[in-house]
Amino acid sequence: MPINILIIHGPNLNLLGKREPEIYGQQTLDDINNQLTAIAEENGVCLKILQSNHEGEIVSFIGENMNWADGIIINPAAYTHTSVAIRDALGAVDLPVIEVHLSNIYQRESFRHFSYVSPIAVGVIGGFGARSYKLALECMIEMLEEKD
Ligand code: CA2
Repeated sequence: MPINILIIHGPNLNLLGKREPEIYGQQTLDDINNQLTAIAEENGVCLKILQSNHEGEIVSFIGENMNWADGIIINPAAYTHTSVAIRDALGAVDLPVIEVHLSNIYQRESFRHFSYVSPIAVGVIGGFGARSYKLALECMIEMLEEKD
């Protein structure tokens, strides 16, 4: 059975590469998704990718794919700091979750220092720009392969 992984990008990440490159880098979301897809293909892994600006859509996507997915990589973006609903959805599915951030949230405003998601994540990777996602995917694949 192939390994199946959900990649979830939260609100405004569709603007990547188009606004605030000094904080979030030059790469677009398509660039990041293409890199992740290439890594997945090299490793025989299947990805389902969602970017959404809507909390409920992210909650539904997690629930709808709970029986398909073996792991979840999520950059909840601003919902990191506000969403009990996304944390509850991630906590309810009993899958390994890696929380990703492009920026180092601890170098930024204090309201970004708290994450609802971190306590239910196996790990958090942040501060490496688009590389944060790549590291998260490599790590998730290794962890899931070890489990088999
Ligand atoms: O560093 C990250 O990945 C964040 O999750 C990004 C969120 C922010 O609210 C978190 O505190 C940290 C913001 C995503 C918005 O992305 C934009 C990209 C380009 C231009 C404007 C926003």
